[in-house]
Amino acid sequence: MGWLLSAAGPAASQTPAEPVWADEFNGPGISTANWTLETGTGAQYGLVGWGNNELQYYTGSQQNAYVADGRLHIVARAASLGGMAYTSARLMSRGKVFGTHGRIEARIRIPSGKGLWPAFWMLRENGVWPGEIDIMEVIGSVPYRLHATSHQGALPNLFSLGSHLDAPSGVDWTQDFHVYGVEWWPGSIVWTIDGEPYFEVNKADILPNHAWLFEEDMYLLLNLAVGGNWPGSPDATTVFPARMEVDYVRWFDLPTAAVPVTFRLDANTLGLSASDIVHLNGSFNGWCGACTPMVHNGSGQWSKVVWLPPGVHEYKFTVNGWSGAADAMTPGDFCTLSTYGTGITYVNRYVTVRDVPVSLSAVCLNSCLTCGGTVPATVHVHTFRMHHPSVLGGSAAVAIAGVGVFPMQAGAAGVYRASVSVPAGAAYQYTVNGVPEVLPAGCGARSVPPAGGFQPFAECFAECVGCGICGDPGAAAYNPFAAFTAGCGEAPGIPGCTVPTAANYAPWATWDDGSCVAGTEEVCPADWDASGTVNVSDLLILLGAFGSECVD
Ligand SMILES: [Ca+2]
Repeated sequence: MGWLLSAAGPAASQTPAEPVWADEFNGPGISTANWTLETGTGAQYGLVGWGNNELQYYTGSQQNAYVADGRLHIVARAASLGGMAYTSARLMSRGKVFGTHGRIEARIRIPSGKGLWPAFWMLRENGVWPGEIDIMEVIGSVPYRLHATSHQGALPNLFSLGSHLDAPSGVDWTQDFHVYGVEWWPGSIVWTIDGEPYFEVNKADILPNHAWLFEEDMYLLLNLAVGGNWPGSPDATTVFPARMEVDYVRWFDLPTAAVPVTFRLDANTLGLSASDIVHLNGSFNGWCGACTPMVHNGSGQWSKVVWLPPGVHEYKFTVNGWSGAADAMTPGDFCTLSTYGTGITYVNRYVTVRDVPVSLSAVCLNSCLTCGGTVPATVHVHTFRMHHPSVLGGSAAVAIAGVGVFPMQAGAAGVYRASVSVPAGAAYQYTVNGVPEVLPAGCGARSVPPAGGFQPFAECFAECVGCGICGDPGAAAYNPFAAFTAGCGEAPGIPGCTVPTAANYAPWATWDDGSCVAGTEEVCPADWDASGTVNVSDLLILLGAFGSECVD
C-alpha cells in the first residue's frame, strides 16, 4: 500500500494493487461471510443504548440494511421497536474479517440531520475494551466536522487521542461519497480522507505506562446510530428514513520494505580521542554493543545509515559500545520511549519508520537537542510532502534552516516525501531539479509545525497553499478543502483559521493553513462523574464520549 496511494503512492513495487480483502457490495445481499448484523439495544452486553443512550433498535431486517446498486445501504427509520423509537442497522466483521495493521478504507456517503451518528470503526477481536479506532464519525447536526479518534489504555486509565477535520464553509461531508481511511502501522495510526493524511497518533504519544493496544487483531464496524449522549436526539428537522451508503470497504497490506534511516550524533562536547568510536545500539541490532560503528565526518559529528522495516525502533548512542559513555534518559524525557520490564524500566530514543526514508538531525548525548542548544527545544520527526504540478519523478530536496538539506523520495503524481527530525518553527524551502522554489509575495516563509502537529495534504511547490488544479476532483493534487486555498476560492493573502479577522476563523484551530486541524490530544479523567470512585457509571459516560471530547 502507499502513504498516499491515490495521489502519491510510493514506488510501484511497494503498492499492492489488490486489497487483501474487500467487500465491494456487488452481490445480491449482505455477505454473511463478511458481516454479522448485531441486533437489539445493546442489552445483550449490559449496555442498553449501547452505552451511549442511543435511541435505535438495530435489526437484521432488509428494511434497515441491504445491498443494491453496488452499495450497502444502512437505513435509519422512525419506527417503534423493542421500546425504541427508531430502527437502524449495525454490521460487524468480528470472527470473519479481522487483522493487524494495513490500510483500511471505505467509500461512504453519510446522511445529515440532528441526532444521526454514522460511523466506520474498529474494535479488538478479543472483545476487550478499550482498544478502538474510530476511522470516521460525523454527528448529523455538525455535518462539516469529521472526527478521528483512538481509544487506548486500560480501564480506568482510558487514554484517548483524537482530532477533527472541518470541511470548508458551505460544504459538508454529507454531500458526496468520500473515502475514509486509516493507515494502521506498527506503532502509529494515520487517518486519511480521500487518500490524504490529516491526523496521526503514535505509540510515543501515549503517556508512560499506558497501553498501546494496536498491535493485535481488530475487526470492522459500520453503523448508523440515532440519538445518544453525543449527537443528541433527532428533532422535527431530521428527515427519516436516513441513509448511509457504503460503496466498498477495502483492506490492503502495508509495505514491509526497509527504508534508509540516518542517525546522527554531535560528539563535540564529549572530548573524544582519535581512537574512540561512537556506536549505534538498538532494537534493530540486538543492542549488541560495538557492532554498529558510526562514521565520523571530521568535525565532531557522527552518522550512520541503517535500513529499517516499518515500525517503532528504539536506540541509544554509546561511545566504544557499552564499555564507554552511553545515553542516559529518564521516563517522560522528551524524545524518548519508556519500556517497562519486570522491575526495570528502559528509556530509549525511538524512531517511527513507515515507507519514507528518515533523516534524524544531530543531537547531543543524553539529549534531543544539538550540543550547545543551537536547535530549539522541540525536535520531532516531521514528514514533508511536496507536490510539483508538472515535474514527475525529478529530484527534490527540502532545506531546513539550522538543520540541513535532505533529499525527498519521488512518489507517483509528482508528490515527493521525506521524514526529517526538525525543530518546531524552523523555516524550510523546497528544491526541485536543483531549482529552489520562490513563493509568491505575501506568502511568508514555510515553517515547521509543532510537535504533534500534522501537516494535512501535500504542499505545492512555489505556492503558498494549494495548487492551481487543486479544485479539480480528477487532478492528482486534488484537495477536498481547496476552497480554502489561494487560487481555489480564498482571496490571496487572507489568513486562515487561527486569525480572528479571517472569514474562516475557528477558535479551536491551531493551524493557519486553512485546514483548521486542532491537532491536540486530550487525556480524559477516569472518574467521569467525580463521584470519587471509578465505576460502571463512569464507563457509561466515557462510552458516550466516542468523539474526541472529554465529558465536562
Ligand atoms: Ca460497490
